[in-house]
Amino acid sequence: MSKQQRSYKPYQGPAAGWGALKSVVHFWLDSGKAVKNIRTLLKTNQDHGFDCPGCAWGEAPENGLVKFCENGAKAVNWEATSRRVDAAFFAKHSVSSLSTQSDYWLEYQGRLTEPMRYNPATDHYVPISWDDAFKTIATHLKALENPNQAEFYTSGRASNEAAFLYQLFVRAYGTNNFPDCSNMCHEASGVGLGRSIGVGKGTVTYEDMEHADAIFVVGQNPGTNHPRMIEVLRNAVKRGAQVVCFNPLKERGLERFQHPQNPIEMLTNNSLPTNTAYFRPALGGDMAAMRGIAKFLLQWEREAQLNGKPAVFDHDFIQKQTLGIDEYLAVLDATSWEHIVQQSGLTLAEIEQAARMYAKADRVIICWAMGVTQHRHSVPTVQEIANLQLLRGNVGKEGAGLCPVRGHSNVQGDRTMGIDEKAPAWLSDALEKRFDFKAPRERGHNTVEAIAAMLAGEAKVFIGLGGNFAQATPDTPRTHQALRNCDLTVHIATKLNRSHLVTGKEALILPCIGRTELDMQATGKQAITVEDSFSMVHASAGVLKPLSRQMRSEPAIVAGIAKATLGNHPVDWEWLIEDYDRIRDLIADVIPGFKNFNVRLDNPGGFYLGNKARDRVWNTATGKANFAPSQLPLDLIPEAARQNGQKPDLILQTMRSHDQYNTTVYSLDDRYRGVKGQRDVVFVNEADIRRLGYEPGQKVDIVSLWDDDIERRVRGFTLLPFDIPEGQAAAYYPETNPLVPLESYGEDSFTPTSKFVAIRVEPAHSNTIASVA
Ligand SMILES: Nc1nc2c(c(=O)[nH]1)N[C@H]1C(S)=C(S)[C@@H](COP(=O)(O)OP(=O)(O)OC[C@H]3O[C@@H](n4cnc5c(=O)[nH]c(N)nc54)[C@H](O)[C@@H]3O)O[C@H]1N2
Ligand SMILES: Nc1nc2c(c(=O)[nH]1)N[C@H]1C(S)=C(S)[C@@H](COP(=O)(O)OP(=O)(O)OC[C@H]3O[C@@H](n4cnc5c(=O)[nH]c(N)nc54)[C@H](O)[C@@H]3O)O[C@H]1N2
Ligand SMILES: [Mo]
Repeated sequence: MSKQQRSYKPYQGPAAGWGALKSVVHFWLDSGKAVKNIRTLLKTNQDHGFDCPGCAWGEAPENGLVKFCENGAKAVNWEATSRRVDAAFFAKHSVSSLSTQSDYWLEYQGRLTEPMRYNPATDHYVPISWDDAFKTIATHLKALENPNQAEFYTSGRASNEAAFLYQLFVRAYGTNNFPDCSNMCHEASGVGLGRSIGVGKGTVTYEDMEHADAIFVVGQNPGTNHPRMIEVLRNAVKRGAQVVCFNPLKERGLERFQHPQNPIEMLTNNSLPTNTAYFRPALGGDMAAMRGIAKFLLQWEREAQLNGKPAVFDHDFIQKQTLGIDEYLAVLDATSWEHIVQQSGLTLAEIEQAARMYAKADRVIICWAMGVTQHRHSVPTVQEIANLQLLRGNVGKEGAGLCPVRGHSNVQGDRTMGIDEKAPAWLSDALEKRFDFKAPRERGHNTVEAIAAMLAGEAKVFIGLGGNFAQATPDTPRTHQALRNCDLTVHIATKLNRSHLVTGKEALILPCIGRTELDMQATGKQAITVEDSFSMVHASAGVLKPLSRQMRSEPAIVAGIAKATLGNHPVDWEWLIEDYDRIRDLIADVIPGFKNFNVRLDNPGGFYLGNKARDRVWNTATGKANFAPSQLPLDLIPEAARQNGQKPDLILQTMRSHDQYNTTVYSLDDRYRGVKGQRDVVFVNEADIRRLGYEPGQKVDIVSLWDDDIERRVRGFTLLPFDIPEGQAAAYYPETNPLVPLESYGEDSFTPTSKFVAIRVEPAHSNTIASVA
């Protein structure tokens, strides 16, 4: 890896197109297996191929064109490298020396190929047999006074089969401690939608996208994070639908798109718009913006009634399907326009324009992602989105609905399989009915609670099924301390990451095969299954030969841990692994919607799990869709962030660059934002840079404000002048996670407020000025 030149220059091209092709080819060449990986990639999202390990966006059932995208290609390439991190690698590098390397460097070294144990005496990882690794885990788990002293983390790439076995094992062992990546991601969507419409998932299908008159895209950057979605947005604009974006940053993928698989567009260098309106709210201002739209609808509804014009609300829907309209309208009346305008960061005219676009459309889909879910008031924000949709019956009809766009490729499936610290009663009942054990009923730990428990020394064993817990979580030094406090940390992983270096007293790395790879078991080649954002379940079978025979599948590793800990209780774990159909038969017995699971998988493209709310069956406590009459927060800045009454310099959001997958950094570039060769940057409005007494390009330390004795600081970030609303800043995650206080999380969602961190900037110690083109 050569040292890259740092530069910063606005990007002029469209999203995707030539820029994407160029970038993909670069990554292919760098993988060391270019031709093989191109062939591999052509199997992505194909029948008899594998599901893209990138995002959770779905695929048109009869789709011909885009089967993969630039960032899917990167994800595949990253996994399918020929480089190895084996015993020789660990003999050469001590854990302390590895710790000084960047996250990028660590993952770049290649695939983990054999189980390793940390030897504290030499500070090196050394090989261990699978049997001994399983025994070590079992010994620790059995020695705990209480099963609630162990934390079982899941990241969202785990297959349905792996996740089902994992939750079965963990519950048979006796706890609901299931911190997972979803806790940091779409938790608020699950909680909010559950309360409003009785199901914590989106109600739209891929086909709905093709029938919508308007698609609202709120707090989401699909050009980078769900690239296959922008083709859908472009097509919507092309057929005359409105695509209305709410995002403080002008994201390239939400502006123009060039189809990389359309020869005419490519050769003529043409591109098409992907939106018809773009609003730039304050961070955390979306609830106020949605409320403003609803308040306009109410005003127009009243005017229509007075003038005998057609109604604006869908009264039939409201009356038959919902509860709480009167309370909600009262709250709309009670919320002042001043409050809405001030908090949304939009002008009244902008809100009115958005409301007109909304009201004109018979069928509206609202999509959202982390810009909505990573705030203190994310649950009420999601519920406000639902309120708005309920006013016009935009739930449960073709071309309309609620669409939280999920992150990890199987994060939705993992929840469906029961990775849930709040173990729903139906699940515990179903497990007890099917198996011979008493399911724990007590609520377990989510991610924030798991960190707190480890910090306090109450939890002593950490097991991670994928992911990078040490970096993905908030308050990095404290999270690291939490992991170090453990007696044992275990990571089931494909690639080396920092979590493996932040060891407990004992530590294990268990190498697994990924989506792209062949999974051979006693009865032959196995497929796993996943569920996308549209509740489509389909099979995925890898094609590449794993780099080493020592690597095992995730289900096999979970089964190995379970067998060593519980013996053949409550199932014969090894027998299940011989043929994953057997695991799916258990899933069919326990999880609703999976009857005849194995048979239904034969359907090309998989099967639709269904969604009760889409059928206007409301599984809420009231049996109706509920309007939620929440108040707007009085002030978005919490008391605790007003340290000694100090006003923050800026509010910071932490986000993804174009060349990363969560904590996996593919390169130091962020093409659409014009950044090359650097990640230690902070995007700020030039007026703010000057107001705070700095020059563009100057290096600063960033300190976050929270009412405790901990100093949270990151050092030496370059100030980049950017087209961003005044008062805001943006920087990359995970580098900025040290700034997010563990105690700053969403009410009722416990999701760290990664999109709202009150900060102060200070001159960096070495005060150089970088060149800003
Ligand atoms: N290539 C790639 N694909 C990915 C991922 C990846 O890292 N790389 N990660 C996957 C995962 S796990 C997830 S959850 C998704 C994440 O997908 P996104 O949610 O798109 O990811 P973020 O980069 O966090 O971007 C949030 C967007 O919201 C905007 N935003 C921030 N705060 C606010 C706000 O208060 N209001 C509004 N309206 N907008 C706001 C930001 O400007 C940014 O454009 O992507 C998935 N897909
Ligand atoms: N500040 C801030 N923090 C955030 C966010 C943010 O926007 N801002 N976003 C949050 C969100 S939305 C999410 S989802 C979390 C992500 O949190 P995680 O899911 O924990 O993190 P990832 O970076 O996706 O995990 C990458 C690691 O997973 C392992 N891996 C990759 N593929 C596989 C596989 O197939 N099997 C197994 N077993 N392991 C595999 C590799 O070792 C790789 O190093 O981060 C959250 N943290
Ligand atoms: Mo996520």
